[in-house]
Amino acid sequence: LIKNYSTAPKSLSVLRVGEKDYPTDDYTNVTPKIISYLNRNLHLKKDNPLSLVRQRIVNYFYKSFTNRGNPSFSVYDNLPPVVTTKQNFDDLLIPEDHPSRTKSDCYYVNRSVLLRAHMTAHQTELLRSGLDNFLMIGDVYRRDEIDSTHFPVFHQVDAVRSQLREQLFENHPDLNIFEPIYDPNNPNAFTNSISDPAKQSCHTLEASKMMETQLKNHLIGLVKVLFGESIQYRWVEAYFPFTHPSWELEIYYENNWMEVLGCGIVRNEIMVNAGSNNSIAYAFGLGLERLAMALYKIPDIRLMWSTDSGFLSQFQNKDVDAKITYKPVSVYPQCKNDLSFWLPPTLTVETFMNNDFYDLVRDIGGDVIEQVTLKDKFVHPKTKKHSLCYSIVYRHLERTLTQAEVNKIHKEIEIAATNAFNVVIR
Ligand code: FA5
Ligand code: MG
Repeated sequence: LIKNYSTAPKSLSVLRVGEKDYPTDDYTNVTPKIISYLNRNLHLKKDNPLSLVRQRIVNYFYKSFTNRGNPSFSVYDNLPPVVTTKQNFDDLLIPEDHPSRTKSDCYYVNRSVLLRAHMTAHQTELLRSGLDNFLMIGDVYRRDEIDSTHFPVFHQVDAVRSQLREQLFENHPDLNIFEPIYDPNNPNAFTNSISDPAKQSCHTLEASKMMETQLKNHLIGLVKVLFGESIQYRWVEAYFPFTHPSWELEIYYENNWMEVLGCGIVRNEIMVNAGSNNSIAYAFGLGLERLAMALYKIPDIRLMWSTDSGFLSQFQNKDVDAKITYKPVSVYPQCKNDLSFWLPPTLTVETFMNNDFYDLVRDIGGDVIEQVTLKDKFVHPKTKKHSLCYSIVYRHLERTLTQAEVNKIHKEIEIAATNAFNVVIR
């Protein structure tokens, strides 16, 4: 991945990330392994638990906010993860010396470009483009340990909801978003302060409290939709450089309080910098992995990355609201073998009974058969002969199967199918 132009000095080395080449420097610490996660897009893969949770959250938003029956939220789930330090930090008022900026916490491409450490990195550019209500969903990258709840790549859903005075105080036209001493048309003449724990100095208490109530109700509604009415939760005071006041929401899960999201009222400086002078906004960011692990009882965060069909099939073709409880799959490796055959002239790809074949495979292979799927149907254009191809996944629950053992069972299945259905193995 790293191209070294041998005649050029080291600082002119370039690194290919996504579709682009970037110059490297003393900050570069992103590894080829980490770059390989960039195109996985687990949150968009239909069979991944993260995608099911994503869809439930998006549905909740669409239902919560409609404008004459149309969703009034825009969803961005495909924003490129390579961002600038301006997007990830400066635009969000994160100080120059803040620990979250260090090389030991982030994956830097070079001094000014990194893999986003949170989805909030896109907040300012979307506000600036004129949006007021939107979701940002995607993969984020942080240098961290690898254990059952940490992985260097995880997924977040971030949201912004902003309102003008006439929207927030629809029924109270006498109330204002801003204190009289603050002039939204001349915002830089006022130094906004966050020394009052209840609100930013530019906002009225009514506006800040109204937004706080809406934000909290909205998020409690979400965890109730996901986990049921009886879910126990608590609000914890928090600090983020980009919101004030700020909170974290924790839910009680398996005898522990688990933090699921951070949120707050967006700092007015950010709104003003994005050209949104007359509104107040709340924002939050939540972790998809934590919600998915709790919802489906998935014990290890690494399982999200599994391409093992024993894992994925548990989430396949499911209604997004289906109650799914993960069943551990064997830790021993899978062995996959394909089996193709020509049907006799009396049968077609439509009339052949798949289930008959599945029974036969199960009869011969027994418990080492984990999955059988119809992979391909084919009609030869000249001979008009019909052919089917099945993929058989073998896995022993207590030990590693050798390829020789699998081949033996596979051969027995071929012979049995030939005898039972009068087919010709291809
Ligand atoms: C943030 O990332 C803020 N950007 C959230 C925010 C957005 C606050 C908008 C205010 C306004 P934090 O680092 O706490 O905050 O992460 C947010 C959530 O991501 C956490 O609550 C958690 O659910 C999830 N998360 C954080 N770190 C990890 C990790 N290493 N593994 C899995 N999930 C994580
Ligand atoms: Mg946190």
